[in-house]
Amino acid sequence: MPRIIEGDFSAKGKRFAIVAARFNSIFADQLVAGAIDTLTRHGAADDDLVILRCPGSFELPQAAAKAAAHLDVDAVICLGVLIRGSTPHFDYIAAEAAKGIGAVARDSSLPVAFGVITCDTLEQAVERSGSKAGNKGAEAALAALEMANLYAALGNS
Ligand code: RBF
Repeated sequence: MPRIIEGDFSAKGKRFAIVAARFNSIFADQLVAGAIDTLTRHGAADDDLVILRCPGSFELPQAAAKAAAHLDVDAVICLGVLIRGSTPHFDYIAAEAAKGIGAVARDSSLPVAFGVITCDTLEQAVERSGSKAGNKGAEAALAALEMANLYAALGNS
C-alpha cells in the first residue's frame, strides 16, 4: 500500500485569516459568509477567525502577504469578485490577483487559498456566491482547511 499523507477537515483549534476585497460587495460578502460558515461548522471558534477587508482584488496579494507575515494563523483565504465590464481592467486585475496570490503562497509556509471568482456576467456572480454553482468562498475555506491539516500532518516543516 502506498503511504498517503492528507489533511482532514477538522478546524478545531486552527486559526484562519480571511482576506476579502469589498468590490462587488453584495457578492463578496456572501463569499465571506460562506467561508466563515464552513470554518465554524468544521469546528473553528469565532475568536480564531480574523477578517481583513481591502478595497478590491488588486489589493489581495499584498494584504494576504501581510496577513501571512503578521498574524498567528494556520492559513490565509483570499476572496474577491471580479465581474467583466467594458474596460480591459478585468483582465489586468484578474491576472495580478491570480499571479500575486500564487506568489504569496509560494513565498509563505502557510496555505493560501484562491477564492477569487472571475465572472463574465452578474448571473455568474450570483451562481458562484451561494446559489447554483455553490459558494466559492466556502470551497476556498475548505481547501485552506485541508491544506492546513496536510501541513500539520507533515509537521509544518
Ligand atoms: N476590484 C474587484 O475586486 N473586482 C472588480 O470587478 C473590479 N473592477 C474594477 C474596474 C475598474 C475599472 C477599476 C479601476 C477597478 C476595479 N476594481 C475591481 C478595483 C481594484 O481591484 C482596485 O481596488 C483598484 O484599482 C485600486 O487599486
